[in-house]
Amino acid sequence: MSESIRLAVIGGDGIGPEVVAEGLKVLDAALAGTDVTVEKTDFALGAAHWLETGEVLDDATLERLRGFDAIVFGAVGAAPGDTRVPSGLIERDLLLKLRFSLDHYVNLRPSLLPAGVASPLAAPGEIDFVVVREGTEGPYAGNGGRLRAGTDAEIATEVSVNTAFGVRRVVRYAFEQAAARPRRKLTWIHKTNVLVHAGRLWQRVVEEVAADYPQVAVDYLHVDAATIFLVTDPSRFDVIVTDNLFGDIITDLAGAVAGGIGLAASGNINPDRTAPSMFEPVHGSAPDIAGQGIADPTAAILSVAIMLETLGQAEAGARVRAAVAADLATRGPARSGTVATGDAIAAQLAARAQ
Ligand code: GGG
Repeated sequence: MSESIRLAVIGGDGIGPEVVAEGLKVLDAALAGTDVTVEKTDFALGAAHWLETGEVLDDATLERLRGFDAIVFGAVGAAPGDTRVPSGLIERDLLLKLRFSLDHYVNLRPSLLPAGVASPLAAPGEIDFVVVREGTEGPYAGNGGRLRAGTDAEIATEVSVNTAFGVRRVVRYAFEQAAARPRRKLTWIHKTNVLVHAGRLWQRVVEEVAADYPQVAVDYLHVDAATIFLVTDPSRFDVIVTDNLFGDIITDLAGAVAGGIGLAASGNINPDRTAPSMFEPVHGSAPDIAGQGIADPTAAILSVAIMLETLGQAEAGARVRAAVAADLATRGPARSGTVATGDAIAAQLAARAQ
């Protein structure tokens, strides 16, 4: 039966549109010759859109986005020196607003050291874990404010919001992931020795949910200790579950140990399918290299693989992964072109289709 995927595309800022273009090129190559078609609609959102219109993400656009099967997202963030765009405006009012409004409570961030990518920390295959980052709560929930701003009496608060409901659903998702993987291991990461209120809630919920998964081995690490182990012994991890802030930080580190942030892909998943999920590279907009055609599009391409798998196109997702793996195995350090990398991975797919 033929199928059509209605895809919203938000390239965003900096290198976002460049890497997304390669992700879509590879998506087309992966689905060529199948009866799955993709109908893409571009949304020009990001810092440039805000400068032009004064709007980041209006309600009508958000409602339109709800009607798609999935969203491909690039990156957001204005250049640090660009004083025209208030710091954090686009991150909060576009990226986080999308995650919260579309209930992306799972931020899935796999780390896999592929063959052909040198790492002083591990051999290929030794790093193979997935971080399940909570996506709608924690200190990113937007609960806070400033009083007496700009004075010596200024007060700023940034409250970490943790609900039993929100923690339970992401922890259960992580246990499901762990139960389906060969090693069946789950590490939950927090800072329970200092953040005692949220820490106790997380601990209670993890213990409750763990009772339903006796086959999964559970351990706990403080986030600071986890950063050490991510570097010294990354092979110890299988599934990690953690809150929004810790997950944001440790997945950049995880990207660095597993071949570089240019390979780190993610899915902002709404497992209940009440709204479209959204797929994006872990990296930001990298304004320092934007427009030079040198950004690595691999993370955006692997995010497309996660999208295909989430949409029930597991075979096509596996084809993308195999094509990326084949390209990485032979790429060499000399190639750094964004378009050349997208072309090479698309060519791998075309060669395999013959
Ligand atoms: N493609 C990811 C991106 O644009 N990241 C910018 C950023 O600051 N993200 C914060 C977050 O992922 O919570």
